[in-house]
Amino acid sequence: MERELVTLTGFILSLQQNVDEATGDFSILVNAIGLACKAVSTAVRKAGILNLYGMEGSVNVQGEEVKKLDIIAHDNFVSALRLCTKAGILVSEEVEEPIILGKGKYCVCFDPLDGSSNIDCNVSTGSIVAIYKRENPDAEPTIQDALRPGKDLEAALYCMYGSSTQMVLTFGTSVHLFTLDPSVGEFILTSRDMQIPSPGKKIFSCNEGNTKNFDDAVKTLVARFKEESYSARYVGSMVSDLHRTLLYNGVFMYPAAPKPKLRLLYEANPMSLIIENAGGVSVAGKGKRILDIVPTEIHERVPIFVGGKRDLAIVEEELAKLE
Ligand code: AHM
Ligand code: MG
Repeated sequence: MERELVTLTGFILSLQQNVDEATGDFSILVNAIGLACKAVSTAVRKAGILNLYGMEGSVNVQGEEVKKLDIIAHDNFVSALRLCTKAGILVSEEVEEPIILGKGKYCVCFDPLDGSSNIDCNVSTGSIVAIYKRENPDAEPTIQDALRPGKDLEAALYCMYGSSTQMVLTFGTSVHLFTLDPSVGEFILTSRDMQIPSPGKKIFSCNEGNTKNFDDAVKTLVARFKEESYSARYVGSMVSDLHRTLLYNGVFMYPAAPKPKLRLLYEANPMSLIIENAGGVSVAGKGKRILDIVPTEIHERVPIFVGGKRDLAIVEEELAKLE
């Protein structure tokens, strides 16, 4: 039997149909983000042919080397979001200050190409996006539009550039998976209302190379996962590591080692919203829900422990022993 072709835009439009106040703006915004993801996907896949691998030569605001594809991805997002006119303000991992676009009613925070240290060896990368509805869309946008806790997010998504290009989108409380069909150039709905499987697989995921900088509770936690015969899996691309967690269960951790690495606004928050809406948990420490953190600056970093409920219970139990 032929599969029904439900596109990303068609799916959102159909869900918005029964919402009285829906204007179509959200659909237009997500469509623009989908376009940016398609352009990034194409750039990632052509990188070897077009000689896009390697350093761009500059250093981004995090002090990291910027690669050609990071810049291409950033430019694609900014261009698509500017042209759609629905975003008033953008925060990108690649630029220090927020980008003010006008009076669009959304604030979009994004990491245009996460895991870019993996690009040259052809390992999966991804884009991560957090969408807030601005509280006062008639006013000029300010940084305050972005300095809000993740629990205020309207929606979040990531797009993974793996053996296929897939997008996971959450809005409301549901999580849906779309797969890019290159033959029609559209994201097609391939899984709706996703939940982390239970019991699923026992997997822990962290950069154990940082062990000497983990605090004792985290060292004990890792030892416990090994003792309980969890499998170790670590791609080093947050999108890939969390996509596996969403599909198989398990826990992904990037503790402070000694300082946190992952960014709150466009890495930890959107991924936490997706995992929570899929039935999981995401904390920065014992009892510290990531989505409750009120950011004080846009490139703020947080420790993160995120995954299924079973494994996060173990995380919180071990972290509690430290206090
Ligand atoms: P990036 O945004 O500069 O690509 O860094 C974020 C990435 C995440 O995708 C991944 O989870 C983490 O950095 C890996 O860090 P490490 O190489 O220290 O294990
Ligand atoms: Mg990143």
